[in-house]
Amino acid sequence: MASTLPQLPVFEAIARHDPNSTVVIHSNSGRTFRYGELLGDVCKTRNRIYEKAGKTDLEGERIAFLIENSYDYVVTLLAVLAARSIAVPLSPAFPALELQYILNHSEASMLLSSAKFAPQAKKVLSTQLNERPDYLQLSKFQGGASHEPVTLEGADPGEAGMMLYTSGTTNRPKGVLLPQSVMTAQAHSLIHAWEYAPKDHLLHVLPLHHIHGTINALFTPLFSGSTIEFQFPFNADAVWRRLAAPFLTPDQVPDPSPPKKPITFFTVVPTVYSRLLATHKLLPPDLQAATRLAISPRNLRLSISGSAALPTPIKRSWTDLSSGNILLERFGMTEVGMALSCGLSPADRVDGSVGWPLPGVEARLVDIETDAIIQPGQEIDPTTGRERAGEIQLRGPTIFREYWRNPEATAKEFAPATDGGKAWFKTGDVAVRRPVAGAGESDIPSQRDWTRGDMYFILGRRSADIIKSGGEKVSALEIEREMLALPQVAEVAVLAVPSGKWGQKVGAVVILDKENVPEGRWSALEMRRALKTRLVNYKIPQVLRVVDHIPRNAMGKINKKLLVKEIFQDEFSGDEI
Ligand code: MLC
Ligand code: AMP
Repeated sequence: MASTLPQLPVFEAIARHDPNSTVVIHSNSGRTFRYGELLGDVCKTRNRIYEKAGKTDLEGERIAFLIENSYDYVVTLLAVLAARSIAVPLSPAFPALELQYILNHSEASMLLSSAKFAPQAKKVLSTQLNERPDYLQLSKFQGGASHEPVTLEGADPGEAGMMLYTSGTTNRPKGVLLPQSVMTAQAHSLIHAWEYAPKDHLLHVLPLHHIHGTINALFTPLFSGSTIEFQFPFNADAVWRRLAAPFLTPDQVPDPSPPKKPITFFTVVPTVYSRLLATHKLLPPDLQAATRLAISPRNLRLSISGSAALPTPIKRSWTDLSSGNILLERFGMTEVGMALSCGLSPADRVDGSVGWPLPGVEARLVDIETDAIIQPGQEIDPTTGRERAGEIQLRGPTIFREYWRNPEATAKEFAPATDGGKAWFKTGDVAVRRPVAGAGESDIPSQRDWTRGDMYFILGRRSADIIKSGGEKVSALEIEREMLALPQVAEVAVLAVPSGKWGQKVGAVVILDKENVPEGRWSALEMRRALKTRLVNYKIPQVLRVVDHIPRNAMGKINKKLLVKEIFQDEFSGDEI
């Protein structure tokens, strides 16, 4: 079959990179793959997809896949784009019922899996599906393939794109459609802002069904010719050992081959930094010394935190441990990719701030009380003298197209523009803008056109029904829905409980069903067991309180912000680092 690929910007970029440079390393096995073999392998996999489908026109069809964090994942994602289809990466950690929902909702025409996740694939395929997708098990690439020539022709990307599922203010996750033009715009914006380069070597420890792991830590480095080293699932001890490896003397290295390169780029969620800080002191002294060297600014060029608020104690502890590596915080969302970011200059990594709108992103604040746009210079309310808090609204080429098959939700989350331009996406996050002395003056050429003016500081979210736990977004309504389906539960409120380790923990306040639980006792363990087949582990409440009454207002609504303070008082700040 044809060895041609459509002329998508990502393929053009890959074709330009040094073919002998490394694209992917599997950290544990040391297996290495080169840029020169990537497009040939993408072509082969795209052709296998065509063969399985029995046709070569799959434009806009949804192709879901269950593949481990590896070169095979990279090839599969690109192969689906090459078929001008929409890639739907699935989390292998999800129970079959959650996967079934995504396959049904996305109307996937094909499910791909690796051999490793064939059992998960078969399990979901054995559930009641609206439409049974074709199933194809892909074989593993071994690396070292000859560099097959691939022709790029036909610039029309068609409907190629990616769809990520995200929980929100509705009770079932929504499909966020990111056309490849949006993915490309996001990658360009980040390369401009953070200067990804071929010499960058990323350590990748994040799941690959979210924007953070896919766009920031995979798609963008592919554009810039960087090396991605997969080490998944995240394990703090393994990360420390990997970071240390190039800085140990020969007698300290248990297995010196193959030699490990220094990690220059690390992008993770605050919980990961918290775990690393907590475990560092448990390392043997030689590893402690080598890891401190590894994360010093001289070696680790950039360590980024995002997906949830970065607590200042974590930021400070990382700076101390690394002799001056200041975490760069940025703000993003599945629907918009990365939107705001601090700058490369150390002075532009301001505590508590998420920085400025990234290149190509237009941002505004809309007063949460008056709905008026807070124009630059109007950040202080002249009558009260207080800062005006506003919802962050965004537009530009990096914003998603739509919620899949959900025009109502799409319309609801966009505010029409008054200047004839495109509508603004309403993030639901609330922030203030403040001038910061000494920041926003960087002379670094890549920073001059966007790290200027007042900086954004996030205050929180508009909705108490969205919980961020360890960087995972969880919908309180989705959990309530599943809990109400259990015979033990008569009433339930799911709340965000503040936590040092997780940012927020999922908490449940339950009134038991007296008929089904006559003894009136239900433990957290029993709850977890009951929910295990219905929800992925991070959505299952970590803390449970059984009560006789849940206070509601005259409209029957629960004030969750008050309730969490009343009920979970003792859980507050119990597990800070
Ligand atoms: C795991 N657990 C969690 C959890 N992750 N509980 C709450 N919240 C989480 N996020 C549970 C496990 O089920 C387990 O419970 C217990 O905690 C310990 O598990 P673990 O194995 O030690 O945890 P681990 O697997 O190491 O996961 C921690 C983590 C992971 C922080 C590495 O959660 C993670 O990768 N988070 C990042 C998610 C992410 O990529 N977010 C980006 C979204 S995009 P039990 O009972 O089984 O013992 C986005 C936009 C943007 O937000 O701006 O980037
Ligand atoms: P998700 O829907 O999983 O993409 O999560 C997006 C949400 O994560 C945003 O709407 C924010 O609430 C939150 N978020 C991302 N980055 C940050 C940050 N740096 N500080 C605070 N919240 C953040």
